[in-house]
Amino acid sequence: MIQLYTWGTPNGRKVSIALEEMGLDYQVVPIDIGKDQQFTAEFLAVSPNNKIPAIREGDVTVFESGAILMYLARRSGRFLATEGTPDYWKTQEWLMWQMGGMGPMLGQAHHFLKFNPGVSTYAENRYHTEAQRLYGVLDRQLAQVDFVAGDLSIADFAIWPWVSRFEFQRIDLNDYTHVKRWYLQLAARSGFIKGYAQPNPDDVIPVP
Ligand SMILES: N[C@@H](CCC(=O)N[C@@H](CS)C(=O)NCC(=O)O)C(=O)O
Repeated sequence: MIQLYTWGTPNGRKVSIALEEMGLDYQVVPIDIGKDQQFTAEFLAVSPNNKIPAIREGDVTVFESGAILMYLARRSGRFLATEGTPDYWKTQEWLMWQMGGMGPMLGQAHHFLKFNPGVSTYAENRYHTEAQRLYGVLDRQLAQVDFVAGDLSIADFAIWPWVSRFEFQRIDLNDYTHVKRWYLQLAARSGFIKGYAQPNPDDVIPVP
């Protein structure tokens, strides 16, 4: 049984959605980051960077959502093409795009636009402009393919939960037709609905 240490945030939901979509058995260990539970010695033994998500399976522990998605794809044999094929690298490309750019930039957009408005006009403009640029990149990709890397993959599981925070980012999904189509299509899947509601069963996917 996989133990998932998580909270109801975009990075946490990447993994609960993946676990649901892959049909893997898992047990949730809620880590309330609003109550500093990410700093307990027990959690730091699994996730030394004091951030959710993390998983434990037997003697194996994995932190960093991108690494966890890779682990789960290998574990389930699903949502990642055979290593070394063009489709494998396409998925890696978009997973790394999310991990290295979209996630960190949108995280800053949340910080300044949603939680600290008025503190820094410069930062609000910078991260809002960058959010719009990233949505443009994603929209152009999704104009050509059904899912980010062609077939449904761990790259979609990584990106979608960040798009679900479009309101925090002051993004109107109507400006990004292809992103909106993809977002709503995935929002209707039971794996996304169940994964979104971990660990808080009352959490409901926002609809634009
Ligand atoms: N790069 C990490 C980022 C994880 C992350 O930022 N987690 C946030 C919640 S979305 C967190 O645990 N924050 C608690 C803290 O910073 O103390 C990943 O993708 O797993």
